[in-house]
Amino acid sequence: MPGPDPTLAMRRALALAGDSGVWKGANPAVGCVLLGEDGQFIAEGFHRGPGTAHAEAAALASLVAAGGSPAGATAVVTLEPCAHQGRTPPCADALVEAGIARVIFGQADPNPAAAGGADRLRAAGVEVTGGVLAAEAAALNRVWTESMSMGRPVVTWKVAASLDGRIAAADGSSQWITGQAARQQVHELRSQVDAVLTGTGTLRADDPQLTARPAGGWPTTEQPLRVVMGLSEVPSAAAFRAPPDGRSQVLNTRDPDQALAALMAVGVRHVLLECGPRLASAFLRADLVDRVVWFAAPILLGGSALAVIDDVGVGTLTDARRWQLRELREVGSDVRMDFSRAGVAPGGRLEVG
Ligand code: AOF
Ligand code: ZN
Repeated sequence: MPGPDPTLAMRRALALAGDSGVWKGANPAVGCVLLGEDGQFIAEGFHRGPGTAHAEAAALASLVAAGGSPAGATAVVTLEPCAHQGRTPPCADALVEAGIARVIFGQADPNPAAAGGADRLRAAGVEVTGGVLAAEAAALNRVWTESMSMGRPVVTWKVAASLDGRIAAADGSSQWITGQAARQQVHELRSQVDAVLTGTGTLRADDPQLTARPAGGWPTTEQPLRVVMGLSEVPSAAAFRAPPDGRSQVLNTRDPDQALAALMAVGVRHVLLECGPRLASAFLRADLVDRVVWFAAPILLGGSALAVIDDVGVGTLTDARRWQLRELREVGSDVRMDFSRAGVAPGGRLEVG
Protein backbone atom coordinates (compact mmCIF):
# COMPACT_ATOMS: atom_id res chain seq x y z
CA MET A 1 0.00 0.00 0.00
CA PRO A 2 1.33 3.46 -0.79
CA GLY A 3 1.48 6.19 1.85
CA PRO A 4 2.19 6.01 5.57
CA ASP A 5 2.72 2.83 7.58
CA PRO A 6 -0.72 1.56 8.63
CA THR A 7 0.63 0.79 12.11
CA LEU A 8 0.77 4.56 12.60
CA ALA A 9 -2.92 4.68 11.79
CA MET A 10 -3.44 1.77 14.23
CA ARG A 11 -1.65 3.77 16.93
CA ARG A 12 -4.09 6.60 16.29
CA ALA A 13 -7.04 4.16 16.43
CA LEU A 14 -5.72 2.77 19.74
CA ALA A 15 -5.43 6.31 21.13
CA LEU A 16 -9.01 7.06 20.07
CA ALA A 17 -10.22 3.92 21.83
CA GLY A 18 -8.12 4.70 24.90
CA ASP A 19 -9.58 8.20 25.16
CA SER A 20 -13.13 7.15 24.32
CA GLY A 21 -14.30 7.05 27.92
CA VAL A 22 -15.39 3.41 27.50
CA TRP A 23 -13.49 1.42 30.13
CA LYS A 24 -16.07 -0.86 31.68
CA GLY A 25 -19.50 -2.20 30.90
CA ALA A 26 -21.03 -4.36 28.21
CA ASN A 27 -19.04 -3.13 25.22
CA PRO A 28 -15.35 -2.70 24.38
CA ALA A 29 -13.44 0.50 23.65
CA VAL A 30 -12.83 0.57 19.89
CA GLY A 31 -11.20 3.10 17.56
CA CYS A 32 -11.12 3.31 13.76
CA VAL A 33 -9.12 5.38 11.26
CA LEU A 34 -9.91 5.55 7.53
CA LEU A 35 -7.07 6.02 5.05
CA GLY A 36 -7.59 7.12 1.45
CA GLU A 37 -6.29 5.27 -1.60
CA ASP A 38 -2.91 6.97 -1.23
CA GLY A 39 -2.72 6.06 2.45
CA GLN A 40 -3.59 9.55 3.63
CA PHE A 41 -5.79 10.08 6.70
CA ILE A 42 -9.39 10.79 5.69
CA ALA A 43 -11.54 10.17 8.79
CA GLU A 44 -11.73 8.59 12.22
CA GLY A 45 -14.27 7.48 14.77
CA PHE A 46 -14.69 5.64 18.02
CA HIS A 47 -17.34 3.78 19.96
CA ARG A 48 -19.04 5.65 22.82
CA GLY A 49 -20.73 2.80 24.67
CA PRO A 50 -23.65 0.34 24.46
CA GLY A 51 -26.33 1.31 21.98
CA THR A 52 -24.18 3.85 20.12
CA ALA A 53 -22.49 3.44 16.73
CA HIS A 54 -19.55 1.09 16.46
CA ALA A 55 -16.19 2.70 15.70
CA GLU A 56 -16.28 1.71 12.02
CA ALA A 57 -19.78 3.14 11.56
CA ALA A 58 -18.76 6.32 13.39
CA ALA A 59 -15.72 6.79 11.13
CA LEU A 60 -17.76 6.16 7.96
CA ALA A 61 -20.45 8.58 9.12
CA SER A 62 -17.93 11.31 9.86
CA LEU A 63 -16.33 10.87 6.44
CA VAL A 64 -19.66 11.08 4.65
CA ALA A 65 -20.71 14.07 6.79
CA ALA A 66 -17.54 15.84 5.67
CA GLY A 67 -18.41 15.12 2.02
CA GLY A 68 -15.78 12.41 1.54
CA SER A 69 -16.11 9.03 -0.13
CA PRO A 70 -15.01 5.73 1.42
CA ALA A 71 -14.74 3.91 -1.92
CA GLY A 72 -11.33 2.23 -2.20
CA ALA A 73 -10.33 3.31 1.32
CA THR A 74 -8.56 1.32 4.05
CA ALA A 75 -10.23 0.90 7.45
CA VAL A 76 -7.81 0.51 10.36
CA VAL A 77 -9.71 -0.67 13.44
CA THR A 78 -8.56 -1.89 16.85
CA LEU A 79 -11.09 -4.77 16.95
CA GLU A 80 -12.17 -7.15 14.20
CA PRO A 81 -15.29 -5.65 12.58
CA CYS A 82 -18.44 -7.35 13.82
CA ALA A 83 -20.55 -9.68 11.72
CA HIS A 84 -23.69 -9.58 13.81
CA GLN A 85 -26.85 -7.59 14.01
CA GLY A 86 -26.79 -6.48 17.62
CA ARG A 87 -27.94 -3.13 18.92
CA THR A 88 -26.47 -1.80 15.66
CA PRO A 89 -26.06 -3.39 12.17
CA PRO A 90 -23.01 -5.53 11.26
CA CYS A 91 -19.93 -3.41 10.56
CA ALA A 92 -18.48 -5.95 8.12
CA ASP A 93 -21.50 -5.39 5.85
CA ALA A 94 -21.33 -1.61 6.28
CA LEU A 95 -17.66 -1.62 5.25
CA VAL A 96 -18.40 -3.75 2.18
CA GLU A 97 -21.33 -1.56 1.16
CA ALA A 98 -19.18 1.54 1.57
CA GLY A 99 -16.69 0.10 -0.91
CA ILE A 100 -13.81 -0.24 1.55
CA ALA A 101 -10.95 -2.06 -0.22
CA ARG A 102 -8.86 -3.10 2.73
CA VAL A 103 -9.33 -3.69 6.46
CA ILE A 104 -6.53 -3.82 9.00
CA PHE A 105 -7.57 -4.81 12.50
CA GLY A 106 -5.88 -5.43 15.85
CA GLN A 107 -7.63 -7.87 18.16
CA ALA A 108 -9.74 -10.74 16.83
CA ASP A 109 -13.24 -10.41 18.30
CA PRO A 110 -13.51 -12.76 21.33
CA ASN A 111 -17.29 -12.29 21.37
CA PRO A 112 -18.72 -15.42 19.70
CA ALA A 113 -21.95 -13.57 18.88
CA ALA A 114 -20.15 -10.90 16.87
CA ALA A 115 -17.06 -12.69 15.51
CA GLY A 116 -16.61 -13.74 11.89
CA GLY A 117 -16.27 -10.26 10.40
CA ALA A 118 -12.85 -10.96 8.89
CA ASP A 119 -14.16 -13.99 6.98
CA ARG A 120 -17.21 -12.11 5.82
CA LEU A 121 -15.06 -9.24 4.52
CA ARG A 122 -12.71 -11.62 2.73
CA ALA A 123 -15.64 -13.41 1.15
CA ALA A 124 -16.78 -10.05 -0.22
CA GLY A 125 -13.35 -9.46 -1.77
CA VAL A 126 -11.94 -7.10 0.84
CA GLU A 127 -8.24 -7.52 1.63
CA VAL A 128 -7.99 -8.22 5.38
CA THR A 129 -5.00 -8.20 7.74
CA GLY A 130 -5.57 -9.00 11.42
CA GLY A 131 -3.37 -9.03 14.50
CA VAL A 132 -1.74 -5.61 14.03
CA LEU A 133 -0.75 -4.33 17.52
CA ALA A 134 -3.19 -6.95 18.80
CA ALA A 135 -1.72 -7.07 22.32
CA GLU A 136 -2.17 -3.32 22.73
CA ALA A 137 -5.73 -3.58 21.47
CA ALA A 138 -6.57 -6.43 23.84
CA ALA A 139 -4.96 -4.54 26.74
CA LEU A 140 -7.46 -1.72 26.21
CA ASN A 141 -10.28 -4.12 27.02
CA ARG A 142 -8.66 -6.60 29.35
CA VAL A 143 -11.66 -7.36 31.53
CA TRP A 144 -14.09 -7.35 28.58
CA THR A 145 -11.82 -9.73 26.66
CA GLU A 146 -11.47 -12.08 29.63
CA SER A 147 -15.21 -12.04 30.17
CA MET A 148 -16.04 -12.66 26.50
CA SER A 149 -13.55 -15.53 26.31
CA MET A 150 -15.06 -17.17 29.40
CA GLY A 151 -18.66 -16.43 28.46
CA ARG A 152 -19.37 -15.03 31.93
CA PRO A 153 -18.44 -11.96 33.96
CA VAL A 154 -14.99 -11.78 35.56
CA VAL A 155 -15.40 -12.27 39.32
CA THR A 156 -13.27 -10.38 41.81
CA TRP A 157 -13.80 -11.49 45.38
CA LYS A 158 -13.10 -8.84 47.98
CA VAL A 159 -12.23 -9.87 51.50
CA ALA A 160 -11.73 -7.66 54.55
CA ALA A 161 -10.63 -9.92 57.38
CA SER A 162 -8.56 -10.28 60.50
CA LEU A 163 -5.06 -11.75 60.22
CA ASP A 164 -6.57 -15.12 61.06
CA GLY A 165 -9.15 -14.86 58.29
CA ARG A 166 -12.22 -13.92 60.33
CA ILE A 167 -14.88 -11.46 59.25
CA ALA A 168 -16.73 -11.05 62.57
CA ALA A 169 -15.96 -11.61 66.23
CA ALA A 170 -17.66 -14.31 68.29
CA ASP A 171 -20.53 -11.93 69.21
CA GLY A 172 -21.11 -11.06 65.54
CA SER A 173 -19.52 -7.61 65.71
CA SER A 174 -17.81 -6.83 62.42
CA GLN A 175 -17.69 -3.05 62.02
CA TRP A 176 -14.94 -2.27 61.42
CA ILE A 177 -12.24 -4.85 61.04
CA THR A 178 -10.22 -2.95 58.45
CA GLY A 179 -9.45 0.76 58.69
CA GLN A 180 -10.77 3.80 56.88
CA ALA A 181 -8.16 3.73 54.10
CA ALA A 182 -8.96 0.13 53.19
CA ARG A 183 -12.67 0.89 53.20
CA GLN A 184 -12.02 3.80 50.85
CA GLN A 185 -10.29 1.41 48.47
CA VAL A 186 -13.32 -0.86 48.52
CA HIS A 187 -15.39 2.07 47.29
CA GLU A 188 -12.91 2.59 44.49
CA LEU A 189 -13.17 -1.08 43.58
CA ARG A 190 -16.95 -0.77 43.49
CA SER A 191 -16.70 2.18 41.14
CA GLN A 192 -14.54 0.13 38.75
CA VAL A 193 -16.87 -2.83 38.30
CA ASP A 194 -20.23 -3.29 36.62
CA ALA A 195 -21.96 -5.00 39.54
CA VAL A 196 -21.48 -5.57 43.26
CA LEU A 197 -22.88 -8.89 44.39
CA THR A 198 -23.79 -10.12 47.83
CA GLY A 199 -26.02 -12.78 49.39
CA THR A 200 -29.21 -12.58 51.36
CA GLY A 201 -27.25 -13.65 54.46
CA THR A 202 -25.07 -10.53 54.34
CA LEU A 203 -28.16 -8.49 53.58
CA ARG A 204 -29.79 -9.70 56.79
CA ALA A 205 -26.64 -9.22 58.86
CA ASP A 206 -25.44 -5.84 57.54
CA ASP A 207 -28.09 -4.29 55.26
CA PRO A 208 -25.30 -2.90 53.03
CA GLN A 209 -25.87 -0.10 50.49
CA LEU A 210 -23.37 -1.64 48.03
CA THR A 211 -22.85 1.78 46.45
CA ALA A 212 -19.49 3.24 45.42
CA ARG A 213 -18.59 6.18 47.59
CA PRO A 214 -14.98 6.91 46.62
CA ALA A 215 -13.21 9.92 48.12
CA GLY A 216 -14.29 12.99 46.20
CA GLY A 217 -16.39 10.92 43.83
CA TRP A 218 -19.67 10.92 45.66
CA PRO A 219 -22.35 11.42 44.47
CA THR A 220 -21.30 11.79 40.83
CA THR A 221 -19.61 8.41 40.40
CA GLU A 222 -21.51 6.07 38.11
CA GLN A 223 -22.86 3.41 40.39
CA PRO A 224 -22.44 -0.33 39.85
CA LEU A 225 -25.54 -2.47 39.57
CA ARG A 226 -26.24 -3.64 43.13
CA VAL A 227 -27.20 -7.29 43.25
CA VAL A 228 -28.38 -9.59 46.02
CA MET A 229 -28.69 -13.32 45.38
CA GLY A 230 -30.28 -16.05 47.43
CA LEU A 231 -33.56 -17.70 48.26
CA SER A 232 -34.40 -15.82 51.47
CA GLU A 233 -36.77 -12.92 51.32
CA VAL A 234 -35.33 -9.52 50.48
CA PRO A 235 -37.07 -6.70 52.38
CA SER A 236 -38.41 -3.97 50.13
CA ALA A 237 -36.81 -1.36 52.40
CA ALA A 238 -33.33 -2.93 52.09
CA ALA A 239 -30.64 -0.25 51.78
CA PHE A 240 -29.19 -1.56 48.50
CA ARG A 241 -32.47 -0.72 46.74
CA ALA A 242 -32.22 2.92 47.73
CA PRO A 243 -31.12 5.81 45.49
CA PRO A 244 -28.95 7.26 44.00
CA ASP A 245 -30.12 5.53 40.86
CA GLY A 246 -32.17 2.53 41.94
CA ARG A 247 -30.07 0.19 39.81
CA SER A 248 -30.49 -2.91 41.90
CA GLN A 249 -31.46 -6.48 41.21
CA VAL A 250 -32.47 -9.54 43.18
CA LEU A 251 -31.50 -12.96 41.83
CA ASN A 252 -33.60 -15.74 43.33
CA THR A 253 -30.92 -18.39 43.21
CA ARG A 254 -28.09 -19.80 45.28
CA ASP A 255 -26.32 -21.07 42.19
CA PRO A 256 -23.29 -18.95 41.20
CA ASP A 257 -23.46 -20.16 37.59
CA GLN A 258 -27.05 -19.06 37.24
CA ALA A 259 -26.35 -15.71 38.86
CA LEU A 260 -23.41 -15.00 36.57
CA ALA A 261 -25.40 -16.00 33.48
CA ALA A 262 -28.17 -13.61 34.48
CA LEU A 263 -25.67 -10.79 35.03
CA MET A 264 -23.85 -11.48 31.75
CA ALA A 265 -27.19 -11.19 29.97
CA VAL A 266 -27.72 -7.69 31.29
CA GLY A 267 -24.27 -6.50 30.17
CA VAL A 268 -22.26 -7.08 33.35
CA ARG A 269 -18.65 -8.02 32.53
CA HIS A 270 -17.05 -7.55 35.95
CA VAL A 271 -18.57 -8.49 39.31
CA LEU A 272 -17.23 -7.56 42.71
CA LEU A 273 -18.24 -10.29 45.16
CA GLU A 274 -18.63 -8.92 48.68
CA CYS A 275 -20.31 -11.55 50.76
CA GLY A 276 -20.33 -13.92 53.68
CA PRO A 277 -18.76 -17.36 53.94
CA ARG A 278 -21.61 -19.33 52.40
CA LEU A 279 -21.78 -17.50 49.11
CA ALA A 280 -18.00 -17.07 48.87
CA SER A 281 -17.58 -20.81 49.40
CA ALA A 282 -20.16 -21.57 46.71
CA PHE A 283 -18.25 -19.42 44.20
CA LEU A 284 -14.93 -21.00 45.19
CA ARG A 285 -16.30 -24.53 45.00
CA ALA A 286 -17.59 -23.78 41.52
CA ASP A 287 -14.18 -22.31 40.59
CA LEU A 288 -15.83 -19.03 39.65
CA VAL A 289 -13.47 -16.62 41.41
CA ASP A 290 -10.89 -15.06 39.08
CA ARG A 291 -9.25 -12.50 41.34
CA VAL A 292 -9.03 -11.91 45.04
CA VAL A 293 -8.49 -8.56 46.72
CA TRP A 294 -7.71 -9.36 50.33
CA PHE A 295 -7.46 -6.67 53.01
CA ALA A 296 -5.84 -8.13 56.12
CA ALA A 297 -6.29 -6.16 59.34
CA PRO A 298 -3.68 -6.54 62.10
CA ILE A 299 -6.00 -8.10 64.64
CA LEU A 300 -6.65 -11.67 65.71
CA LEU A 301 -10.17 -12.87 66.53
CA GLY A 302 -9.72 -16.62 66.89
CA GLY A 303 -12.06 -19.11 68.49
CA SER A 304 -15.64 -19.20 67.23
CA ALA A 305 -15.35 -16.00 65.19
CA LEU A 306 -16.87 -16.19 61.71
CA ALA A 307 -14.36 -17.33 59.08
CA VAL A 308 -14.04 -15.91 55.57
CA ILE A 309 -15.11 -19.23 54.04
CA ASP A 310 -16.34 -22.62 55.15
CA ASP A 311 -16.07 -25.80 53.10
CA VAL A 312 -14.67 -25.17 49.63
CA GLY A 313 -14.26 -28.80 48.69
CA VAL A 314 -10.59 -29.07 49.60
CA GLY A 315 -10.04 -32.48 51.20
CA THR A 316 -6.31 -32.67 50.85
CA LEU A 317 -3.63 -30.10 50.25
CA THR A 318 -3.17 -30.93 46.60
CA ASP A 319 -6.87 -30.10 45.97
CA ALA A 320 -6.25 -26.46 46.88
CA ARG A 321 -5.69 -23.82 44.26
CA ARG A 322 -2.53 -21.80 44.74
CA TRP A 323 -3.31 -18.19 43.91
CA GLN A 324 -0.74 -15.99 42.31
CA LEU A 325 0.17 -12.82 44.19
CA ARG A 326 -0.02 -9.81 41.85
CA GLU A 327 0.47 -6.96 44.26
CA LEU A 328 1.15 -6.37 47.93
CA ARG A 329 0.84 -3.01 49.63
CA GLU A 330 0.19 -1.23 52.89
CA VAL A 331 -3.16 0.54 53.14
CA GLY A 332 -3.27 2.56 56.34
CA SER A 333 -2.54 0.02 59.05
CA ASP A 334 -3.88 -2.86 56.92
CA VAL A 335 -2.28 -4.95 54.17
CA ARG A 336 -3.80 -5.36 50.71
CA MET A 337 -2.97 -8.42 48.67
CA ASP A 338 -4.22 -8.84 45.10
CA PHE A 339 -4.26 -12.36 43.70
CA SER A 340 -5.33 -13.88 40.45
CA ARG A 341 -5.51 -17.33 38.98
CA ALA A 342 -2.05 -18.55 38.06
CA GLY A 343 -1.57 -18.00 34.35
CA VAL A 344 -3.39 -14.67 34.06
CA ALA A 345 -1.09 -12.12 32.43
CA PRO A 346 0.83 -9.81 34.76
CA GLY A 347 -1.22 -6.73 35.35
CA GLY A 348 -4.28 -8.93 35.47
CA ARG A 349 -5.03 -7.63 38.95
CA LEU A 350 -8.08 -5.50 39.37
CA GLU A 351 -7.49 -2.31 37.49
CA VAL A 352 -9.19 -0.66 34.60
CA GLY A 353 -7.98 -0.13 31.07
C1 AOF B 1 -18.71 -2.14 20.08
N1 AOF B 1 -18.12 -1.09 19.47
O1 AOF B 1 -16.92 -0.21 17.86
C2 AOF B 1 -17.26 -2.52 17.83
C3 AOF B 1 -17.86 -3.63 18.49
O2 AOF B 1 -24.30 -4.75 21.27
P1 AOF B 1 -23.71 -4.24 20.02
O3 AOF B 1 -24.60 -4.41 18.84
O4 AOF B 1 -23.22 -2.83 20.15
O5 AOF B 1 -22.47 -5.18 19.67
C4 AOF B 1 -21.38 -5.24 20.52
C5 AOF B 1 -20.34 -6.18 19.98
O6 AOF B 1 -19.89 -5.80 18.70
C6 AOF B 1 -19.11 -6.21 20.85
O7 AOF B 1 -19.23 -7.16 21.87
C7 AOF B 1 -17.99 -6.58 19.89
O8 AOF B 1 -17.91 -7.99 19.80
C8 AOF B 1 -18.50 -6.07 18.54
N2 AOF B 1 -17.75 -4.89 18.03
N3 AOF B 1 -18.58 -3.38 19.61
O9 AOF B 1 -19.37 -1.96 21.09
C9 AOF B 1 -17.40 -1.21 18.36
N4 AOF B 1 -16.56 -2.65 16.71
ZN1 ZN C 1 -19.57 -3.46 14.65
